Amino acid sequence: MRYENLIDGQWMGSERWAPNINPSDLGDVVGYAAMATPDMAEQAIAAAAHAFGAWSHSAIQQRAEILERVGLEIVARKDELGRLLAREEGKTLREGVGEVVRAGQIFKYYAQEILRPHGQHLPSVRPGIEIEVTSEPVGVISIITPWNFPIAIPAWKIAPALAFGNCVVFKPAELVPGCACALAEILSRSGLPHGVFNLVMGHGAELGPVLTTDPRVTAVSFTGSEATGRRIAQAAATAGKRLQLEMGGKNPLVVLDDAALDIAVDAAVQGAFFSTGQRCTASSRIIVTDGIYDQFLSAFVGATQRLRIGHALETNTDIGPAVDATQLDKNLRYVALGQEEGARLVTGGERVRAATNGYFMTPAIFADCRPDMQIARDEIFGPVATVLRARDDDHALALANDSGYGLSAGICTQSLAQATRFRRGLQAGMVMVNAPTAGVDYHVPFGGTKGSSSGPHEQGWAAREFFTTSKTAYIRA
Ligand code: UN1
Repeated sequence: MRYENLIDGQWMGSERWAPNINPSDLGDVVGYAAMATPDMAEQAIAAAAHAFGAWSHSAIQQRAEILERVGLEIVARKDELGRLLAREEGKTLREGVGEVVRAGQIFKYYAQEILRPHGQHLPSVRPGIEIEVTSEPVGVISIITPWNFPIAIPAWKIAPALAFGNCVVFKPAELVPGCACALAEILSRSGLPHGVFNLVMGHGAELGPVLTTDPRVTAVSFTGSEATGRRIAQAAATAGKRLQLEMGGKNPLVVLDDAALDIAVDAAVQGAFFSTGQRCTASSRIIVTDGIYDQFLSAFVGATQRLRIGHALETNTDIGPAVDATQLDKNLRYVALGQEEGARLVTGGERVRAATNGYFMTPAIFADCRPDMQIARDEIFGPVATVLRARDDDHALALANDSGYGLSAGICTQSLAQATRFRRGLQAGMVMVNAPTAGVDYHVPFGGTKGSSSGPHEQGWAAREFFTTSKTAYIRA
């Protein structure tokens, strides 16, 4: 399969083609992606800028129908696209299909959301004048996405961008061109005028500067690592762009003495290890109060050891591979570092040889971690969980908030008073009560506080804030 760039409605190859390797089986080449040049990124931006005039004034009915069509096709092809996703990214088939359905639902949601226009008609403080406040499209948006949700994250940026009348230049992560192209192909047949949506694939280092600083780009929406996010923020802010950044997390899951053990263990296993821990919402710091610590730890270890590691497309696999060699090496380096730092490795952290040559490792649990250890502070983005012991509830809350990140946080307790206290006190954009910190709905706001996010939140009705700008009109009748 050859994946091409989509620029002004034309599919464009390139002189350089990068292989798309299945992380569950390195012998399986999923396809080859045409690497766009900075010049091609400029062409895509020019096309988007040109298309903006007409698209920004298009009827909301037209946009609704296009988005609805895209959403329906994505859902109808969930098995095929879920398989492609699992094959190129390495999350399990069940997770891949689930993510595809989520992406389709997002398009269908924004098909409806655009039919709920916002606007105000107000009196002026001056006689004879009336005021109208409307939401206007922003312009050309550069959308830069990570590999870990190859279709859902692009969907939750692209769908609202288009719904609110903007034009898009989309650069997916190099590791997942298959899903990006499948999405682009569906969009290209949806009735969108040429240039409204463009796809450019390539290295962030080459295309990023163009996408974040070109004068015709108005806004940049990015999800990815903190380091890249900070670089983008610097370049884009200097160039005067509107910015939306979703970066890392080191999300705490607090388990109090009175927690229902099975619910807490399930939340920890899912939150820490599903999708191979490759989620910015992963529960990577599990903070457990003294009275339940030993009991929780042994149940958590037991459940983790029962997880089946293997090829993402095999039906009985619970945990697929790391996405690539760099990520696997990073995970294993952190496992070694945790031991050097004096944390107790209770299970996992080893390379797994499976039937196919893939980037497999057993999920690792470090117990008795101190909050100052690097493994308890850095986002690892792999199946490595740290468990910290808290003296009491106050200590647990303080430990939970002792992080530069603030994306999601969880609390397991059967007490309404404790749930309320933690829900209010946890410094995070999303708080889960008796549920994993990862796995979110699409119709409500998504985003974090502190170092995790910057700019308006995504998804649900919140997306309107970033993808529109308000215009105030003063009208003398
Ligand atoms: C989820 O937990 O369902 O990159 C979504 C990430 C997040 C998305 C998490 N932006 O992992």
